[in-house]
Amino acid sequence: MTMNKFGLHMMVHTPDWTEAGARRVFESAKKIGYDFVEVLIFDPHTMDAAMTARLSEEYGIGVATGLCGKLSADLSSTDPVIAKRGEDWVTHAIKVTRDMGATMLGGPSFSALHRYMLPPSELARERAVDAYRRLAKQAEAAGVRIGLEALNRYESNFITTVGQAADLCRKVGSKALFVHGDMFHMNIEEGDIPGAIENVKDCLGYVHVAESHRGYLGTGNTDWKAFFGALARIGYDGPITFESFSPSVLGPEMAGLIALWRDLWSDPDDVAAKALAFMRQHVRDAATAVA
Ligand code: LER
Ligand code: MN
Repeated sequence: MTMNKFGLHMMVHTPDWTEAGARRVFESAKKIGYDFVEVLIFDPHTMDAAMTARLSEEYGIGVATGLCGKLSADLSSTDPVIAKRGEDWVTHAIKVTRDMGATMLGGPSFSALHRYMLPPSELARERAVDAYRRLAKQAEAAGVRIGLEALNRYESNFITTVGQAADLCRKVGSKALFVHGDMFHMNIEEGDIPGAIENVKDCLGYVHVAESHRGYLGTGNTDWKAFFGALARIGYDGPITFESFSPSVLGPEMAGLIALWRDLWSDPDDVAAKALAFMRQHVRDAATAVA
C-alpha cells in the first residue's frame, strides 16, 4: 500500500482563490477522493488564509501551497532591492502557508514565472544560498518546508533541473528545503528522468504529475511507467499532485504566462477524476514491480 497522498492543483478549477472558487476545488477534491488541494500563491498579501483553513477543516481535505516570484519581487535578481523584495515575498508566503494549516510551500519562489533573456549571475546564485538559509530558519520556526520547483527554460532561468534544485538544497543544508519535481518541466529539461530522480532521492519532497502538453494524463508523450518506477525504486512516499491547465479555466492572461494556447479539456471534474485513477494505478503497478 502506498503512503503517498494525492493532491489536486487549484488551477484545474479556478485561477481565483475566492471563497466560491476555493469551495469548488475542495468539493471536487472530496467528491473524487483526493487527500489535499494545492493553492497557488500569486500574491501572499492577498490570500485569505483563515478562509482556506476553515474550508480545509469543513471538507476534511488538506492544503499545500505553491509560490511564484514576480519581476518586481525576484529573489534571483542582481538588484539587491528587488532580491530583498523577493525574499520578503517568500517570508509572507511562509506565514500564509502556516495560517492555512499547511506545511509545504513549493513552486518557483526563487524567480518570476518569466522567459528570462540572460542566464542568472553567479552573484545571484551566491545570494540565493544566503537568502534560503534565512528563509529555512523562518520556515522551521513556522513548521513549514519550502520546495524548489524546477521549471523549464521558458518559465525561469534559475532552476531548470531537479539536480539544480538539489544543489541549492544541499548548499543551504537545511531539512526545511526540498526538491519539487514537475514531470512537464522534467520532460523538457532532463536527459534521463529516472536517473535524475535517483540523483535527488535524498531531497525529493513533492512532485507535480503533469502531462507533456498539460492535458489528460496518458494522452501525451510522457513515459509514466519510467517516472513512477523511479519513484518506487527510491521509496518516494511524499505528496503527488495532479497539475493540468486549460485556457478556458485560466483566462488569457494566466494562460499566456505559461504559453497555453490550446484547450485540451473542458471538464475539470472529469480530467481530475481520470488523473487520480491514473496516478493510483501507476503507483500500485510500480510498487508491485519493485516488490
Ligand atoms: C508552472 O509551469 C508550474 O508548473 C507551476 O507548478 C508553478 O508553481
Ligand atoms: Mn508545476
